[in-house]
Amino acid sequence: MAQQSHCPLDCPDLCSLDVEVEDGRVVSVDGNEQNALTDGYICSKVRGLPEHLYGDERLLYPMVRSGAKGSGQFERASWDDALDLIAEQMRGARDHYGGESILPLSYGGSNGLLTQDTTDARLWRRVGASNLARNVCAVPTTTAATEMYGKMPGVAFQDYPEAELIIVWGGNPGATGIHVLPHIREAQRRGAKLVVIDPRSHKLARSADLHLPIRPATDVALALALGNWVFEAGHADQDFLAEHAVQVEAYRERASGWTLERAADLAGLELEQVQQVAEWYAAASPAVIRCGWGLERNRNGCGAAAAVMALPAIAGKFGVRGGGYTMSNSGAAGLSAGDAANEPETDARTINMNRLGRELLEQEDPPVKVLFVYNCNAVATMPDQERVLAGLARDDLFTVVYEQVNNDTVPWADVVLPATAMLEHSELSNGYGAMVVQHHGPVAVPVGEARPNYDVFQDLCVRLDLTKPDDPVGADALAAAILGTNGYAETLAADGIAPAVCGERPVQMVDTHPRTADQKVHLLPASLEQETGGNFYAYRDDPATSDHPLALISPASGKMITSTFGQTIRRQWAMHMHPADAEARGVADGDKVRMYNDLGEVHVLVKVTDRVRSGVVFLPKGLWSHHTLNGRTTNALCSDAPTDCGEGATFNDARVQVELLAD
Ligand SMILES: Nc1nc2c(c(=O)[nH]1)N[C@H]1C(S)=C(S)[C@@H](COP(=O)(O)OP(=O)(O)OC[C@H]3O[C@@H](n4cnc5c(=O)[nH]c(N)nc54)[C@H](O)[C@@H]3O)O[C@H]1N2
Ligand SMILES: Nc1nc2c(c(=O)[nH]1)N[C@H]1C(S)=C(S)[C@@H](COP(=O)(O)OP(=O)(O)OC[C@H]3O[C@@H](n4cnc5c(=O)[nH]c(N)nc54)[C@H](O)[C@@H]3O)O[C@H]1N2
Ligand code: SF4
Ligand SMILES: [Mo]
Repeated sequence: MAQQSHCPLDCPDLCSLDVEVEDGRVVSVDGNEQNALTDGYICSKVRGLPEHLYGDERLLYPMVRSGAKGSGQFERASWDDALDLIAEQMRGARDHYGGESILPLSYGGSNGLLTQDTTDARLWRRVGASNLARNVCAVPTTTAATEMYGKMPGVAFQDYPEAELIIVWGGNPGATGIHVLPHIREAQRRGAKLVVIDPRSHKLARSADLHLPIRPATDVALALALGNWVFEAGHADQDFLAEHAVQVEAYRERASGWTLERAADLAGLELEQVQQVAEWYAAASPAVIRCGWGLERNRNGCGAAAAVMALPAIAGKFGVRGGGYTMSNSGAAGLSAGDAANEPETDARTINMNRLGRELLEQEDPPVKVLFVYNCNAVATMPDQERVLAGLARDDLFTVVYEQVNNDTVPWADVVLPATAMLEHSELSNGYGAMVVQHHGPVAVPVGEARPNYDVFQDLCVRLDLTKPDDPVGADALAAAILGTNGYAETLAADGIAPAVCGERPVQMVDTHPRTADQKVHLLPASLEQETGGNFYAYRDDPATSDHPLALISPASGKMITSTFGQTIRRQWAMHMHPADAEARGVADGDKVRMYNDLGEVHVLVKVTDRVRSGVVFLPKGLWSHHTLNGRTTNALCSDAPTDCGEGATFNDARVQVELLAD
């Protein structure tokens, strides 16, 4: 009989799973109906999970470096020896340089609540390690959503069929969260219009009534222009604004210079298209905007996200089922892994992970001496890859890589620890699309000697004498500490799944309200205005130069979750380039090219296609070194420059030149 579980991967959908297990091994994975959004099917990535779990690249034992740094030569070690060595190095670093010389580097891993910010946070806080700002993803959008709406939960995907108009803005759910698609299709069958705003003509864009192939990073101008037009044309919902919003006049003033003409010109769009979207949006109710993460990863990203999320307030789209916006729903369940750490946050310095390379190479107060990488494939996913690699090559840096598979970060380790994967450990997760919580124990036997994060970090706490008698220890105690007394525990124990406290399909402004201090929508948040020196919503100019004229964007691929599952894709990856840009460079489909800027270069195959707008090239995030010709990937070309607010990553703001690669 199939065992029930869930998929905790970094994907909005949080699928509920049926897992067939034989002799402790997963033989097949499929969706079930427990989570209504899953509706019995899952993506092909996770259907292929057995290859990830049992493939040749899976790490089976702890290992200690036996060759030069980066050589990937290791000798097998016992868990006791490996952990003793790590504890000794951490103690040494702390005693000589202070706790801040220890840098834990993690992002989401498989994104569950038990495998990050629980016992690991306990260890890092008690040892006085540097804090980590996990700013590679979602910081600009979260900053905007928090300051404007207090992260009010969004429109449920299941309510999209109610909408008359759906705008998918800077998101590609056909790859990144497939379970909204049937609901968009159902809306279309009922007569709804679909608008997609994206520099690429992805599959969903090709099925839209209107696709606006926007020039990257100009969304702030387009959204302000739509808001301005709504006011000017007399479509603003003055009653709603008077009762529920603040800074209305300040917003109007900031938006007032943006006519549809000016925005269309800057964004490289046809005025008629922009005019059409404005009119449709004003007229339709319910109307929903799905705001994705593609528009945040540039110098104007936070302003763009805020300007998009301001639209439903201005145009009066809340208060009906299927009306409003959807951004991240990660706050919907009200759960926090940190509640299980049993140790308050510290005031140790904070290192922004976007600056990993620079921090490893340049930080002296104190220098980073121990780097502990887990839940993160840093070489593949952090910006400024050449600096990251140079930092990892430092002989005086002791690096631990705690991983499931032998990825591009592993060869740089001094000690490698094998981690359990989803289905091999307990996990508690809340969705950031689906508004549900799920909790399941392990259903498969861990491969080799792989162990779960929550146990390994506890062992390190013991070795470093950092335990306290009332610490929750082990998966069940950690889950109980996170769930607290807020009512989920009983339902989860019975069913493995529970709706978020706001319900699975809340109506914005009816069932959920802004969680800002005054419960109002802040159209021009004071904190963001302050952070930008009184310049929030400003458009910052295109950084292109004649040497590096093309905008390189690196959104998700449908085959991986960032870099996760990259080992299962063995072919070379092709960069997408518009025919006009290819022709200007004498490049043909299938050619090998050199794509470069001042930070680095990537040698890669080209696919010539009009599915990306001219002036823009596309190579996805998360590639592995074996996907390109020179072993460097997109991040070799992405800088560590911050976004307008929140110090987020600007992956989609790289500017490059492309030329044929000489044979
Ligand atoms: N299959 C798969 N699923 C995933 C992931 C994955 O890697 N693979 N990653 C997960 C994670 S970590 C995240 S954060 C989410 C991200 O999910 P999405 O929000 O879908 O984000 P992206 O794929 O980064 O980008 C979405 C779209 O934005 C477009 N875009 C790029 N720049 C701009 C711009 O300036 N303006 C506008 N309007 N559009 C722009 C891109 O062309 C792309 O089609 O997906 C999650 N789901
Ligand atoms: N160029 C470019 N780069 C990007 C982006 C972009 O748009 N462009 N987007 C960024 C985004 S949106 C994100 S979210 C980040 C993601 O960056 P990462 O967090 O590095 O994401 P993954 O590539 O999924 O790597 C997660 C790793 O954690 C490991 N792991 C999973 N579960 C566990 C566990 O329980 N224990 C341990 N020890 N390890 C585990 C997996 O095997 C995997 O190698 O990348 C960013 N990088
Ligand atoms: S990655 Fe997303 S779509 Fe695929 S199984 Fe996991 S939650 Fe579902
Ligand atoms: Mo992400």
